[in-house]
Amino acid sequence: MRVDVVTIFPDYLQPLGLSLVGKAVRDGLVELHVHDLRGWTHDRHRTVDDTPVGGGAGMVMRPDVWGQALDDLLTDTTHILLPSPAGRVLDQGFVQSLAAEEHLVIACGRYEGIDARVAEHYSTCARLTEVSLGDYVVNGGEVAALVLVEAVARLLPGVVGNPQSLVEESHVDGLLEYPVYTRPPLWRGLAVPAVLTCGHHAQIARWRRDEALRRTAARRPDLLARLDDAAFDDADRQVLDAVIGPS
Ligand code: 6GU
Repeated sequence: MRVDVVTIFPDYLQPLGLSLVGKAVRDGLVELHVHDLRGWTHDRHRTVDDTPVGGGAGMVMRPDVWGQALDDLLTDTTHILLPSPAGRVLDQGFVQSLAAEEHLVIACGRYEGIDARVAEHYSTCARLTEVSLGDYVVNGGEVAALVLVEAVARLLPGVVGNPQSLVEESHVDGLLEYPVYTRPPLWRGLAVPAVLTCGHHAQIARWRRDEALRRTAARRPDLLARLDDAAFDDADRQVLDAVIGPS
C-alpha cells in the first residue's frame, strides 16, 4: 500500500518512523511519503491560507494550493482522506476497508479547515471521505493522519508478528476486549482470576467471552445495540440477560 500525507507540518508525522509502522515502512510493506503542502505554493511567502469569506475567526486553507497538490498525487485508485471534526467517525470497520486500498492520500487541514470546494470537487473525480477522530476538536489533521496510518498499517499482512493478535482485540467482533493479566498471580492483594490458571481452554474462552460481553454492556452499550442478534449464542444471551435484563 502507498500512503501520501500532505501537511504544513511534515515533522508532525515523524513518529511514523518508530515502532511497528516504522519497521513496516523500512520492510517495504507500506510506501509512505510525507509532503510539505508549501511545496505547491508559488508566492514568496509560500501562503497556504486566507481569511474566511463572509467573515469570522481564523483562516481557511486555499483551494488552489490544495488542488495543485492533490492533482499531482492522485491516481486512478486513490482514496482521499480528509481529516475533519465534521467527518464520519473512524471505526474499525472503516479502518479494515482502508487496509484493502492500494493508495491513500491524507490531506491534513489546519486553521479553520480547507475551503469546502476541495472536498466537493474531488468527490466528483475520486473517492474522498472526510474522517473524524470523535466528538471533540484538535488543531489539525496531522494527529488523525497518525491514527489512520497506524490503524491501517497494522492490518497489512506481515506488519503485526502474530496475526492472531489482530483477531482477539477490542472492536474486531464489535465488542470490547476481555481483561488481560500476567504474573505475578497476586499483586497488591489482587489475584488473577482463578479460571485463567485452570488450564481448561474451553472454560477460559467462555470466561473471556462473558467478560467481553459484560464490559461492553457496562461501558459501551451503544456497541452492543449495533450488533445483530445472530452475533450472540445462548450462553451470550444468558450473560446479557443477567446484566441488562432480557431484551
Ligand atoms: Cl480529524 N480534525 C480536527 N481538527 N479535529 C478533530 C478531528 C479531526 N477529529 C475529531 N476532532
